[in-house]
Amino acid sequence: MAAMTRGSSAVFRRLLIQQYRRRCLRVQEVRGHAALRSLPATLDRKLPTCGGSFRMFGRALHMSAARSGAVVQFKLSDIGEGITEVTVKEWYVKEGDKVSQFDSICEVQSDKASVTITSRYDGVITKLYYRADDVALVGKPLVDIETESGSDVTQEEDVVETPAMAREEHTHQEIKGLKIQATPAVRRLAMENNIKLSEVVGSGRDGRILKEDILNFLAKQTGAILPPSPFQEIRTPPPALAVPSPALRPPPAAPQRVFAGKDVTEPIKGFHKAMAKSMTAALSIPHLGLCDQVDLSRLVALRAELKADVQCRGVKLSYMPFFIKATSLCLSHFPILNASLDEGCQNITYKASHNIGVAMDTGLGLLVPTVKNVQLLSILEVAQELNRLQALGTAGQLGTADLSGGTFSLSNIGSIGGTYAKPVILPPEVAIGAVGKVQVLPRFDASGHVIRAHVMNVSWSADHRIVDGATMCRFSNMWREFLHNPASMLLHLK
Ligand code: CO6
Repeated sequence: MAAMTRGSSAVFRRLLIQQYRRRCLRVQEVRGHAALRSLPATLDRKLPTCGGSFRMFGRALHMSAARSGAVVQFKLSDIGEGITEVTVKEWYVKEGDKVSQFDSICEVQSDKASVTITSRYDGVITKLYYRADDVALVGKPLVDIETESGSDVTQEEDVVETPAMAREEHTHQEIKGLKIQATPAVRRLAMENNIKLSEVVGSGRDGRILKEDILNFLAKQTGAILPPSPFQEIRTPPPALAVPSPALRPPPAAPQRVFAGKDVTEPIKGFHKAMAKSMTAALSIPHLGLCDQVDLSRLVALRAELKADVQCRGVKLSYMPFFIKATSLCLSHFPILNASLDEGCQNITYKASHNIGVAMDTGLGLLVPTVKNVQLLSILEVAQELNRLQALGTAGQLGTADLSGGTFSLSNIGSIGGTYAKPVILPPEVAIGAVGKVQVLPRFDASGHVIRAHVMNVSWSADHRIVDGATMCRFSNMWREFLHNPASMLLHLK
């Protein structure tokens, strides 16, 4: 297996060198006498159509510019999106380690994403400039690498601009909402086959994506049959094992800290920083709040009836797909709630797609992946998509595509035992709903008899600059009726 991987790396490297040479020729056509060392930034701006392979090419060019035998000061490149500093989450190398081009050096975390930094050189690591958890600055040295035998320190030129298209590709393959572990060879294989790593569930240790995972993913897409793999493939977990019931769900693993009479101050990093930013922005929105109760007794019975059938198709059916679909049906009647407001409060954009964000409790904290185009999906399809997002969330593999583009959000605080909540709007959206746990409570029926009912609280928050209470209340009434009488949804399904 190791020999196979080494073999593949060698092939990849040869391919890269060929492509680099081809690209150099194209550059010379464009730039005439431009010096090779100054090419990367210029080249990347001039030839954005090569964005798909930008990162690799950039590295190949840097490598050829570096002096053989020199100690190269390897700086942290611009990783886009205006990020100026990152936290070093994990080192994959230590001083004295040998590295090859494209080997992973470390994982850094910005307030938006996690990025694997890979080596541009073959050589030996002679210095790490940071320890794990330190904040590293873009444009400043990250490591020194001795490329052969020399001892001079070369100030390696940093790539400070990334063209839009390259940045997009970089986002697909390298920057993830969460950490994706894969070797450069595997990343390369994914890139060559236009596969987003965020969509592949890794079967290696700690969810690392292996070559076999990419090949299996490809086979599923193309219908090809692969020889049996020595690795067990991880699929979406079967419903019974996927997630324990709310009461049994364990709290997410978090480092336990004992405060023994001493205060501890630590910087806010990564996703917490992103949450601090978006929630501070949310504070500028005047929220209106509206709460109601829904009798879900019929839905509880309906789900019990459908659950086993749906499970046979490998899909877990919880209440959320009904909540999500009902939300979309209501949004068709209240498009103002599926809209966004520009910063100057001058224009409202009504969104065509119902991309419903679902607050998800992951090991890395609260993330909000979106079920896209719910208006076009059946309840079963919503369930399937939610299962996929949940599996990715559990595996720490939600990517930017899944984490962006939301137009309305729902939060299920009941799945972890909460009864009431006051949700905060996720800008640029204009409304959000939060549901509590389904409780068995006494209620009166039409003839005044006390009956057992399955009751759930729901709270809505909306941007009061463009949404009034009456609109929110009518929306909530419609939503409540769809879920109180789920059969009524049938009339509206396409
Ligand atoms: N009541 C009763 N039972 C529930 C509920 C409620 N509200 N929600 C889920 N469940 C049941 C569900 O039907 C499943 O039952 P079985 O099939 O019989 O096992 C079981 O609990 C597990 O459901 P699961 O959580 O796996 O799936 P679900 O589709 O309901 O939820 C999820 C998906 C992504 C929402 C969930 O996994 C999750 O991450 N929940 C936590 C979300 C969170 O962190 N919310 C807080 C956000 S911050 O809201 C906020 C306003 C502030 C306070």
